[in-house]
Amino acid sequence: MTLKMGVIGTGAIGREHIKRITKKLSGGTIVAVTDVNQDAAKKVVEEFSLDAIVYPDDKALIAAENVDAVLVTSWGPAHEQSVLAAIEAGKYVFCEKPLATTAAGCMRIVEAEMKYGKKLVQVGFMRRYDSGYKQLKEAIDSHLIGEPLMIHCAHRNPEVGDKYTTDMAVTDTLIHEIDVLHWLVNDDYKSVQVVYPKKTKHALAHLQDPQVFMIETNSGISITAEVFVNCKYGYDIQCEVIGEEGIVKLPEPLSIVTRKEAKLGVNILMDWKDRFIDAYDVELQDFIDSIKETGKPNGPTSWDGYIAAVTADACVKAQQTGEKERISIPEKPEFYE
Ligand code: NAI
Ligand code: NAD
Ligand code: ISE
Repeated sequence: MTLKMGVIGTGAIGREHIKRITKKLSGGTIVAVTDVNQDAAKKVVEEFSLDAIVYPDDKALIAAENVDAVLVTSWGPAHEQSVLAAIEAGKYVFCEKPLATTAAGCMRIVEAEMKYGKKLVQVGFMRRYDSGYKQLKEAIDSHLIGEPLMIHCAHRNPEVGDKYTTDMAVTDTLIHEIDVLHWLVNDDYKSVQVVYPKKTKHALAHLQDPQVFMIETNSGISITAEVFVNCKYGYDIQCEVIGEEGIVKLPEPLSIVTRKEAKLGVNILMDWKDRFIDAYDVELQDFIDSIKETGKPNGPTSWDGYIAAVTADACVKAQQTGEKERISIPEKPEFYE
């Protein structure tokens, strides 16, 4: 059986996911697309020679008889409405982060899914599928470095557009660290405080850049997470876990080593699309396969989307107050165990 998929939002990542489902992955096919910009939706059908209908909006696409699963790749504020409509129609959903832009919105999705009585939703937290992070987790789970004590990490982009605001350092950027770090060390977050270092001249007037988030977990692990979205030199993701018996560090993306003109060098990626390209493939293949094999998606759940949003809310509050803010993660419902 082929999983028939409809895509809501044919922008940057929507097109990437359509391309990989059509050209690289197996078991899924794109039968429907929509975008508020209808020309973008039509263009993608032509570009990838899709046998797909262009629908006027998300509701019409979700209602289509032949759509088994929906990919939500529109901009963040539009996600909640599409995910709720898909759950109501009993359709599977792969939703890019954020699941919704507020914790209350994510909770509405959690409640709707529990009411429906079956897991339908997977959130696009692809780092859990990245081989580097998976190796870090295996090392930590097998006690290679003893108890983790500290994590130092960085999420750097070469530049961002003028619509990127200070809170988006949390909701658009740090959100990936928020999801992956507590999963890595099997812990929950307790508090967060934000420091603004000297501002780069490359950031627009309205944006604080860089920012440093100091996060503490329930067991006392201390995390320093730098977000620097006008770093100029590359798209660079760093993560180092310091344990009682040793240190493990995220591997650098594979690159040839060049010796030329008295210099030894390796390339640094510039585009986020390339850094986790394999992880996007694996997460979507897992979404397709697990639905076909078990009748439900296997990846990060609506609950993971919700607790990321609760944490993000506390981080945004900490940006505004400068104080140490408490992060209160509610107990996980049995439905998501
Ligand atoms: P984009 O702006 O390139 O594309 C968004 C598209 O959605 C646009 O074509 C827009 O017209 C359309 N759209 C917006 N609202 C819509 C609605 N209500 N109905 C239908 N179409 C709608 O944005 P991009 O970069 O593709 O990001 C999309 C989502 O993917 C965001 O939630 C973003 O956070 C997430 N994302 C995730 C990444 C990851 O690493 N997991 C990487 C990049 C983006
Ligand atoms: P984008 O702006 O390139 O694309 C968004 C598209 O959605 C646009 O074409 C827009 O017209 C369309 N759109 C917006 N509202 C819509 C609606 N209500 N109905 C239908 N279409 C709508 O953005 P993007 O970079 O592709 O990001 C999209 C989402 O993917 C965001 O949520 C973003 O956070 C997420 N994202 C995730 C990753 C990742 O690494 N996981 C990377 C990039 C983007
Ligand atoms: C995007 O939304 C992401 O999710 C990427 O992972 C991030 O690093 C990128 O800069 C964002 O635009």
